[in-house]
Amino acid sequence: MSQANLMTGDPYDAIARLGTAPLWRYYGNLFAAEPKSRAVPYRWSYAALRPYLLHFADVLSLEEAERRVLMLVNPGLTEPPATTTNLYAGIQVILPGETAQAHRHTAGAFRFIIEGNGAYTTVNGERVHMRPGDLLLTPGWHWHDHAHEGDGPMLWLDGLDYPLVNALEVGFFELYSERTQKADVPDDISSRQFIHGRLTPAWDPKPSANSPIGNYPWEETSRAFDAIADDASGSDADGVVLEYTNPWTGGPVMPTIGCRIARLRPGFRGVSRRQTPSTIYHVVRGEGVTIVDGQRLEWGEKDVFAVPGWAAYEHRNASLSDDAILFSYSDTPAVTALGLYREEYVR
Ligand code: GTQ
Repeated sequence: MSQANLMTGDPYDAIARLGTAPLWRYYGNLFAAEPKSRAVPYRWSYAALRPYLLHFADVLSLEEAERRVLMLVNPGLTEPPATTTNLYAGIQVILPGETAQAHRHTAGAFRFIIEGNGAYTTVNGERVHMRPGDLLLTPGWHWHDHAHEGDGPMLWLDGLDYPLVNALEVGFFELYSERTQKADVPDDISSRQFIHGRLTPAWDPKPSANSPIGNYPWEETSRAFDAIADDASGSDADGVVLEYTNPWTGGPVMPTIGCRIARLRPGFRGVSRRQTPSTIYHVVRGEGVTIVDGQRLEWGEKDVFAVPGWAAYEHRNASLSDDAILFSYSDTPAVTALGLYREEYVR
């Protein structure tokens, strides 16, 4: 029997029914000359969101919600919601007397504290206290619950890599057996043991791709900037930019997410540059504009903005008298580990 006798009808329909597709009709989309993110450059106004966060703090109890968070949804990434292709940002609010129940997930997470005082998160049995400007880590599969014993609302930025973890289909989630964990080590012990950087505990080394530090306090960040003072030349694109590091490796704080803090001097104008990882920024202080693929994102204090992967970005500090301070996080560690990091200056 000849092959022709086995073929009936439209060969394109037939090959689809046989579980195949013609590569020649897909080639250009599957192998684009360069990345074109579905994420768009976007800025979220903290001043506009804050009243709604406080509203939901009033009307929605933490018994009704796993976490009380407004997700910062990129208009190009609404289903499932994400902030950039691989990363998520949200703003969480917790009130005095509340607890957010203990859970763990394979997605890595951190909090960057925006306002309030007196809350803490318990990470694998360690209570980690929060102050504005602090960076708290809850790496993948670490138990964490939040509690607030101070006055007034406490708000922070959540950063997670769940879009990446879910794309890889490696997501696991589990609730703890009780609502909150008991502390089983002294409060803030990890920061106290490790924050000194060049002097690390030698009696029980447990090197890991996740930093052992529960909190990188603002006090230390501010001291680092002061120590550099005006002597550092900094990056022509990112200003005087510091990476939060894992003391075991000297590398990023988590295997998927890297965190940085940058000081843009008064009048700073960065050169335009792009890189394959995407970046989410939070304005700790100051105001300015970041031009992303020609689009002007004007930012002020406490705003959040997203720079998609391979989008050209150019930072400008609008003030001629004051620094701008930008916290940022990116999927650079994941992209780099896979051998896919690229960067270039644009124009
Ligand atoms: O506080 O554990 O914004 O699990 C998203 C998922 C916060 C958290 C988020 C989370 C958390």
